[in-house]
Amino acid sequence: MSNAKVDYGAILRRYDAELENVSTPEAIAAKMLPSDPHLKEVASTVLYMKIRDVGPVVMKALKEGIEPLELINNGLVAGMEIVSDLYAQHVYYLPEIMMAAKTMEIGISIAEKQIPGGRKTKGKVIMHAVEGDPHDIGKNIAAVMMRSSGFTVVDLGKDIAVDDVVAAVKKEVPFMISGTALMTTTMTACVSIAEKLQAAKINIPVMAAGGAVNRDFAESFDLGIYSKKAPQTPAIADKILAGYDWKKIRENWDDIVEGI
Ligand code: B12
Repeated sequence: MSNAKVDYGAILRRYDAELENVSTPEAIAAKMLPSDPHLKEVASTVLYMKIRDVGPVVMKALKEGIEPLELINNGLVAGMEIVSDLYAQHVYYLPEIMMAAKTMEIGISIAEKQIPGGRKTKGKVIMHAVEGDPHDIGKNIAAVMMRSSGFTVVDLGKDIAVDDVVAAVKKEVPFMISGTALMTTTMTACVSIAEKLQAAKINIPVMAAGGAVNRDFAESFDLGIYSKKAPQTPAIADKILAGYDWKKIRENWDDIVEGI
């Protein structure tokens, strides 16, 4: 039998050693790690899950004059973003995500203490991961960014029942709440919260966020607004404080988050 019709090119491409090589953590990271040597070292501790090193490395970077907020955003969170990318590319798996998140959280807790405190709070927000949802890593990042931008964050935690969220809103009187959903089975909790708040005549924006939701979903129910990435949240909150209601946030969303 003749082999004339066999496409050897396609077979060889499937086992392309060069392409496989590019997908190592080191090769991907080389392109994504920050160029500043201190931030690079900080991001690398998260990327390589160096749970014991992160404390000393963060302390060293702070001593060398890196601002705590810069260290969090462009070091620790930047490292976590690379980890998320590696997960999406099937280079890292769940254990790496969990270890990296723990490393990031240790680093954040150290750097956060160095953020100049004592200033007047801009206002109070409630944040939580919605009923049935245990995924809180993204919510924790967003909460740090809100706190470091001067907001008081009441973090209810994860898997919080809709009625408990509504009760917390009545008690704490925030100007905005966020619900995080990473599962398609839990995202509708945001809608239930918004409906219950409206029934109680509390018309604060209900931010829906996290991997399971998108802008269309967040804007499909009254009070709902969207935040795609953790760093966009303080910019949106600033506008609410400036007098924007949920409708005006939707109308101006692209401008508010532009470049963030
Ligand atoms: C880590 C993880 C877990 C951990 C969570 C630990 C924790 N404390 O959070 C554990 C092991 C507990 C877990 C459990 C489960 N998980 Co899980 N998990 C993940 C995983 C791998 C990573 C999520 C993550 O934290 N990434 C890192 C963060 C930094 O990235 P991020 O979430 O994308 O966040 C960015 C943005 O989305 C956004 N963002 C996120 N949150 C917020 C919040 C705010 C306020 C804002 C503004 C922005 C924002 O900003 C971040 C960056 O800027 C995802 C896979 C994936 N691709 O997302 C699955 C995933 C979310 N899990 C999934 C599932 C199904 C489960 C389980 C049901 C599995 C099972 N069969 O047991 C259970 C839940 C059981 C239960 N009900 O209790 C599915 C959900 C599928 C779906 N569409 O519904 C996913 C997508 C995996 C998959 N592909 O199937 N999981």
